[in-house]
Amino acid sequence: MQGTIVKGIAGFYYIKTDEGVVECKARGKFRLDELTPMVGDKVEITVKNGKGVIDKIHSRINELIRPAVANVTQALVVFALKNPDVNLDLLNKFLINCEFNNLKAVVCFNKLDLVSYEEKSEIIEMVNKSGYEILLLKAKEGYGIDKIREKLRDNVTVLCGPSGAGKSTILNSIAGRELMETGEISEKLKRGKHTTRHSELIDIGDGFVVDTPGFSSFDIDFISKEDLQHCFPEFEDYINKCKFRGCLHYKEPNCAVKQGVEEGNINNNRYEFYIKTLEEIIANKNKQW
Ligand SMILES: Nc1nc2c(ncn2[C@@H]2O[C@H](COP(=O)(O)OP(=O)(O)OP(=O)(O)O)[C@@H](O)[C@H]2O)c(=O)[nH]1
Ligand SMILES: [Mg+2]
Ligand SMILES: [Zn+2]
Repeated sequence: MQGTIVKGIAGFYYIKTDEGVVECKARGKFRLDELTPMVGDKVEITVKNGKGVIDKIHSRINELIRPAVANVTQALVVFALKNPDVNLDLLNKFLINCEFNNLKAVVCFNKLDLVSYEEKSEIIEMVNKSGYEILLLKAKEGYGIDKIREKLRDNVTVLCGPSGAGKSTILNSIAGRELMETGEISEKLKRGKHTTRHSELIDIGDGFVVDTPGFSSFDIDFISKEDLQHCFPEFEDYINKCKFRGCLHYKEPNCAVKQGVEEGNINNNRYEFYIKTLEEIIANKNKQW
């Protein structure tokens, strides 16, 4: 039988198959191959006397680390327009991380009930002009959820973004029930709780969704200085037009990317974030030598 691992707990894996969810153990041979089954894996299983075993793990299209999920096809990057305010550096980091993992990113700006579009148009249009599709949501009242549902169809989607953005609210609204705990950040901290602990694929019938706990910071300096530029989709048309091969669009003369910024085709804030990150990467490299 074929299936997808939707959950793994203490050596047991739960596989969604055409005949329902089957509890399985992994064969010992995976341990020898140093291959650990991951949530999201496409697997072959056999069931004997009611006991399931994973026989084969199909090769992965990708492997995310946080959350630990394989074969993710897209990310919904969820940010509240207010409460909490958009942290642009953090948004840029989430987007870079998506590009680095070859994930299509759709940016969801939530809590449109708390602000007017005009108040936040600069941020929204900056992200849109950088090549990202935008969905505007009022998740709590269900506004925009239909569009999300369309996006999720036939995909394995990871919901990411800072704490309090409304990821779990979106998921509950899609599922039509309280799957995930939601709440104000302060309440959650008081209870010492973040929502999701282990990765789990939530089966929405025609696709899977993964909720993640919000992080408020993370490092992206594992990206090489040469790769970083490719994590900015709006640079792509300019990169080959720079005078110098290997141009990092930094201090080099006759740089097409910098010209794109000057002409207003590339957003200046995005370029500045690129430079800031590039400098961090270079500084870290030098430390290691
Ligand atoms: N005003 C308003 N509040 C919302 C909206 N969507 C969610 N909220 C509230 O925002 C708070 C945080 O929502 P969650 O869904 O728990 O946020 P989360 O992104 O899952 O947060 P973590 O699990 O901590 O990462 C909750 O109190 C929600 O009720 C919205 O569209 N408008
Ligand atoms: Mg949550
Ligand atoms: Zn250049």
